[in-house]
Amino acid sequence: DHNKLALPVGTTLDRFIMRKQEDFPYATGELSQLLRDIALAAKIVNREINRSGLIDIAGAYGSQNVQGEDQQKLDVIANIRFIRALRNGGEVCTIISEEDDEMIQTGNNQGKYVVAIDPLDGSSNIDVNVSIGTIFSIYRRVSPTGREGTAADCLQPGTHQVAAGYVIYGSSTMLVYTTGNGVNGFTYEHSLGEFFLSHPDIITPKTGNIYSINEGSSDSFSPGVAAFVQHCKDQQFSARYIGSLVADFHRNLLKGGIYVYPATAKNKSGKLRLMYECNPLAFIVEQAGGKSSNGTRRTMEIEPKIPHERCPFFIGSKELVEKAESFIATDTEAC
Ligand code: P6P
Repeated sequence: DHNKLALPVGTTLDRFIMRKQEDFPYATGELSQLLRDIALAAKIVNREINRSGLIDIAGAYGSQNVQGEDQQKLDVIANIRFIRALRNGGEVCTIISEEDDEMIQTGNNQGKYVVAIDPLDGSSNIDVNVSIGTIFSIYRRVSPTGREGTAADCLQPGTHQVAAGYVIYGSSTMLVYTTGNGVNGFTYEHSLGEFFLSHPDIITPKTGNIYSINEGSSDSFSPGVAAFVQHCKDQQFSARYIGSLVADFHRNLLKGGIYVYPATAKNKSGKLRLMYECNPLAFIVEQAGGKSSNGTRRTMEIEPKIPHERCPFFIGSKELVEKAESFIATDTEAC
């Protein structure tokens, strides 16, 4: 039947979502609407990011932007835009965001979904024009509808994700997401205001020769991590570290490779956040045939304790993550 046909490159995101919804006979369309709400916010944030460059130049002569408003940090703007789009969309009852200490209640108490989001990761890279990204996870709430979402709704393990994705605002803007049936990438054509299917059914290479880690912290790497990094050098891998997670992850997803943010002296549990950085990318990489762990545990099986929990992060080509884990296994101290 028609919806089993692979959708052609060039299909719009909207048509893709609609067709894929037909794969779920009992789908009632809320998740589809939620994905559309996220795509809308991504378009708006994309415009703000592109404009901000101009405003920054203007802003260089003072902290006001061209409208005379105080120039807000772009990650604050992105947070406001995504929260507003999710609130107005009506499908989400509660949000946890990298930008907010507390859970955000949208008022949509009938909403069946909870979203964990890093609205603009790597925003320190904006004023040096390095690619940045939005990362999101979608969970079905576990508490009954009709009231606000609870901490239990927001602290589910990554295996409970119903969808996850990221937007990369780079040389072109792309939305990459999964609903548990593979990974698809859409490229934004801003003159039309549409995302078009450009990377259907992404499968990450099972191995690769790129390793991404901040070697500035190598003095505090565990012996296992240090040994793995040395292994990458012995194999003449390429060191590629942009310092913007979504950009490093996206390149490795397409080309093969491994990204590592281990425990360091400065970040005892690693720097990256479980709920809105590690889990969503772990869902995507597993759906693309890759692997993600904290060095010893599958990322998506880690039981979250607090919303902003950090965890060591080893993600990418399956064989490279397993190789890293084999070195970590020799570490004596607990990870
Ligand atoms: P470091 C950006 O601040 C970020 O959260 C990720 O996007 C990036 O991969 C990482 O931190 C970079 O951290 O310690 O290497 O500068």
